[in-house]
Parts: sequence; C-alpha cells; structure tokens
Amino acid sequence: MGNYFQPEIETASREQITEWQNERLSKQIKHVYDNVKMYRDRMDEMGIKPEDIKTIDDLKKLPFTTKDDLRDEYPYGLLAMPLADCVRIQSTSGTTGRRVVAFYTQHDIDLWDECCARAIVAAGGTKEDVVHVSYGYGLFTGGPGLNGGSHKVGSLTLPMSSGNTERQIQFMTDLGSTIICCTPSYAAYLAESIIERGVQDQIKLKAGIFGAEAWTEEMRHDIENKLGIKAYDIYGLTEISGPGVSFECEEQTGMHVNEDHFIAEVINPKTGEVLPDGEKGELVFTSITKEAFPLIRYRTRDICILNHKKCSCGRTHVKMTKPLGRSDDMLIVKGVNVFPSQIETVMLNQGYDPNYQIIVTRANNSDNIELQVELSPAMTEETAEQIKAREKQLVAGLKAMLGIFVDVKLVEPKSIARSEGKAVRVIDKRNLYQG
Ligand code: DLL
Repeated sequence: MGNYFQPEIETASREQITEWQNERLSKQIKHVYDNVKMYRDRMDEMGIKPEDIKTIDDLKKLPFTTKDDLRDEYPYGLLAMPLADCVRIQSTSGTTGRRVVAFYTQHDIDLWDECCARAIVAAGGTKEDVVHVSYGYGLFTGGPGLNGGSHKVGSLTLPMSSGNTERQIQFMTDLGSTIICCTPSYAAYLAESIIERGVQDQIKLKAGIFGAEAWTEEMRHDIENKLGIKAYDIYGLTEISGPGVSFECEEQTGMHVNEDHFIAEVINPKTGEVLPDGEKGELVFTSITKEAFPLIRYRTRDICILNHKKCSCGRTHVKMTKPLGRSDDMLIVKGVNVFPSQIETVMLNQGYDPNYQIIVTRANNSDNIELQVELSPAMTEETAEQIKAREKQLVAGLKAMLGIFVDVKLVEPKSIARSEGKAVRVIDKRNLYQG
C-alpha cells in the first residue's frame, strides 16, 4: 500500500465515487445550463432539461464538446462564472484559431493543486522533499500545476521553469532536489547532461513526474537507469485543468483518473458510441467540479483504454493507459502542440501551393521538425538569393505561428511524392506511441 494525499478520496469505494459523480454531475449540468449559452442552446435544441441529468448514465444523452466549440466561443463564450470571480488564465500554444484559453476561480486552482499533489505523493513525495519543477511556467499549465501541487504537499518547491540546463543541474546539486517534474524528453536530456558532467553522485533525485507528451516504456527505462530514479507518468490537458487529470502510482501500469473531479468515457471516434472497459477509443472528459470553465463531454482526441481492475496501490479510481495515439493530426514537438493546418496556413499566406511534407525526428532527445515545401513553378525563375530570402521568411512566419523553429527546405516543383488517396503530410519518425 502506498501513500496517499487524500486517502479517503483516492481509495473510496466504487459506490462512493459514483455517488459523488452523480451528485456533482447534476449540479454541474444545472450550472452550465444557467450560465453558458452554448450548452443551454444545445440542450434546448435537444429538448433536454437539467433535471433530466440525474446520474452518470444520463451523460450519454448530452452532446460532445469539441476543440472547434472552444474556437468558436473564444475567448469568453464558455466562461461559466463572472470574470470578476476568476483569478487565473492558462492557455495552450498556438494562434487564436487553435489556442485554448481556460479560466480558473480560486476554488478551481485549489482543486487542481490537490490533483497535482496526489500525483506527487503517489511518486513518493512528502513535505521533506525538494520538488524541482522544470516544466515551463507561464501560460502553459505544466509549471503552475506541479508548483501548486508541491505547495499543497508542503514540499520545498523549486520553480525552475524550462531551459538553462547548466543552472538546472547547479540547483539540483546545490539544493538537493529529490523529485524532478518536466517533460520526458527534457528528463532524458538532463540525464545525459548530468552524465556528461560526471556529477551523478551529487544528484539526490529519487523520482520524476513526466508528462505533457507521449513517451515510450523504453524511454522510461532509459531515464530511470540513467538518473537512478523511478519515473512516473502524468497526464492532463489545459481544457480540463492541466496536469493531474490522471497520474501514475507505483504499479506503473496506467494512470488513475481523478474521478471525483473528472468523469472519463472512451468513445468510438467515428460514431461517438461509448465503448466498454478494455476497448480502445477516444478519451472524453466531463469536469464535474470546475466552476469557471466546465466542459461537458470534451473530446480530447487522445486514444486510450480505460480499466477498472483493482490496483495494487489501493487506489480505486479508474486507470487510463498512456495515450496510444491521437484521433486528429496534432503533433507535440518540443512540448508544443502543432497542427499541420497551422503550417499550411503560413505557407499558403506566403504564396506556396499546398505541396509539402512535415518530417519530425528526434536526435539526442531533442525534437526536430522539418518542412519541405515545393516552390511553385514561377518561383523557380528566382535567384538563389531570392529563394534564400523566401526560406527565411517562411521560418519567421512559422516561428510567429507556432513559437518554435521549423527547419524549412524549399524543394523543386513536383519533387514531393503525390499520394493517390489522402496526402501523407506528416512523417513522424519518433514512434512515440505504443500499443
Ligand atoms: O500538456 C498538460 C500537462 C502538463 C500534462 C504537464 C502533464 C504534465 P496541453 O498543452 O493542453 O496540456 O496538451 C494536452 O498533451 O491532450 C495529450 O495529447 C498530451 N499529453 C499530456 N500528457 C501526456 C502524457 C498539457 N502523459 C495534450 N502522455 C493531451 C502522452 C500527453 N501525451
């Protein structure tokens, strides 16, 4: 049996969890019906009244919420509380079209922090620990989420944020960091940098909490061996709060969803039909305790499997597998969510035809994204200098859109293979998804 942050909740009986979910769901539906026009209109259209939603079995009567809804309602449309009652905004990367802006009341932040605290305690964290947070701070939820969780646990929190590896290692050795929170790719990079500097024996790390992007079991073993730690997975998304929607326990066979706050369903992404335990499909969340930004049946586009089997850690909340893929074409490159359509928009705006290929690779634990774009026939008349200038302009446009460097290669017209069916736009050589 492990340690829990909130034992009575984390090990509650199924009956108790269902009771909480039923009660909170019906309250939440009334809250969104009263305060969010989009939900009210949809329910009115379908002839559903808040009183019709009494238990979690009624959930399937309600329509899904999608990323497009978030875009259409940007920025305030889905806000369910007066702005004056909100204390925080977090956001995903991307431009307006794809950017998600989530709002939090103080109560929302408190619950989010508790979810992250559960993850830290599950990884062995206590108030004696030094929690080194190297997720980005700012609009990204990683830094603020784990920071808040660490405070709740009472650990000494090092709000490092990302980057500056030299300083990270310095603090880690000087201040004796025991738990590191960052993306798995940064963890792997840190491990290599520590080995390169020969300072392994000055590192006191015992555990890592890694998420925000896909990572394989091989990567887990590699990080665990190199840093001499146990590596735990953590999952979440800005729309639903941030990290801590689910987290791994010592069994390391999937992540417990914090079911007292989020109802998880898995659906067939094509038909929307709810699938039974053990079947692979798209993960859908309903936030039942969020005040400011409650989403009902939000389609995450993450593909996974749910499993209610008893866990040796004693926790009773349902487990989800690591995401096994996406049901859309979103890529996570250097921790940034990238849609091919964003890249296409920049290209088309600069006068290129939509003949391109995106190649993602990983070397030395660092992602690289290359964009090959065909010159249009007229452009082939241009001088080498003009073409260089074009390349630069495209790099700058992509940097402005995505916030990351894209290695642009302008190629001859008709040199990118045409496909007979759906164009193959993305070649992801990282093979991060398993199963
Ligand atoms: O990545 C929140 C987070 C921060 C989670 C820190 C864990 C740690 P977004 O930027 O909104 O939020 O991206 C959410 O990232 O839909 C998944 O596709 C992916 N993702 C998040 N955690 C994992 C994970 C944060 N453990 C999107 N494994 C999600 C695989 C993950 N993919």
